[in-house]
Amino acid sequence: MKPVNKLTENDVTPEDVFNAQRRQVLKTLGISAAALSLPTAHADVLSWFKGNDRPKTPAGAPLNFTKPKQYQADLPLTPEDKVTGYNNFYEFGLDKADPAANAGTLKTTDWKIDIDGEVEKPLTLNMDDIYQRFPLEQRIYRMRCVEAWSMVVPWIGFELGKLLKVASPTSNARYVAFQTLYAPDEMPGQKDRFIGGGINYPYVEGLRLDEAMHPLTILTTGVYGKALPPQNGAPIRLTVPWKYGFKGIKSIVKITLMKDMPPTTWNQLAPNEYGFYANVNPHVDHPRWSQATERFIGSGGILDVKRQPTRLFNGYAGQVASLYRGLDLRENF
Ligand SMILES: Nc1nc2c(c(=O)[nH]1)N[C@H]1C(S)=C(S)[C@@H](COP(=O)(O)O)O[C@H]1N2
Ligand SMILES: [Mo]
Repeated sequence: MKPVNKLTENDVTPEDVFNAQRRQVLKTLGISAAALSLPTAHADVLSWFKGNDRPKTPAGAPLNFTKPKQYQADLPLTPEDKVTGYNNFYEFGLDKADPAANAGTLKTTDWKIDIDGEVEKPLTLNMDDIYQRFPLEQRIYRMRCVEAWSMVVPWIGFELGKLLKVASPTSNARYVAFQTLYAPDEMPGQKDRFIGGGINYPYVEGLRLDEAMHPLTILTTGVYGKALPPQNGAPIRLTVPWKYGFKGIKSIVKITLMKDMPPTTWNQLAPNEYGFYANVNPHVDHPRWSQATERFIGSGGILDVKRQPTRLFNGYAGQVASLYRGLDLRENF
């Protein structure tokens, strides 16, 4: 552990680089230096958004779930306060602490998900339907953000493939597209390009159908034994443990089976930096930082930086490498 005043250039994390890039993106969007110092133009949204009347993020209700042995990895867990306090959810702001502070405005009651597109049986499910039809399991998964930090998280969810089978994909279905809720009145980042990082909302993601049907791919409704808090993507989000975290789209309202590869949010924003596949790969660097190692967020303090090697497919190569046989992983990053 190093005192703050002894930090060297080597301690600058890819996140610092990432934050510098965000400022660059905002500049490119024509958001001026004046706007960056947060004056009048954004004062309205910000005061509403940071106000004292802001609802507190609710504690999740306890869930019923099993713990299948094969998914209870014997790894040191990232503590709950970090899993629920250090987040990326740009709809609520760009800083890691913003989602936990601000996502209380997200309304998660009366939630519905549509499953449509290339399916024999399109359907709409509410959360009660989901809990009745799909028994929950705890899965301890590694999670690797493209910004080169990582966690180990006890998620609670069920296999996405089980839900897709109910809808019965047609023979045309080759991809699955996902969409986050679009509700600017609940999500300040959707109302204001500065707060939302210049993303065109709603946030969208996608998988190949075989990736979506893989048993490791889950829809997640809880973490640490309780229903997801809003900052983690309540009431239901995607978890694909061998891919970079941005594939794990939050607060999903729509799942559409498709013939063609769907557009994805980060790929559209910076196609040379974020691919459709986004498989964790220590040999394919981000254009502006190495992906060879990662900062594990464990029980230590914020400056207690523990770097560890990043693993191909985030350690899940044994289960998923066969999905990519014959595919050039450098080209299809
Ligand atoms: N809708 C939406 N989903 C999102 C994001 C986002 O900004 N908006 N961020 C992604 C990124 S970059 C990561 S690393 C994970 C973070 O999930 P966590 O906060 O639960 O750890 O959510 C992903 N899903
Ligand atoms: Mo991420």
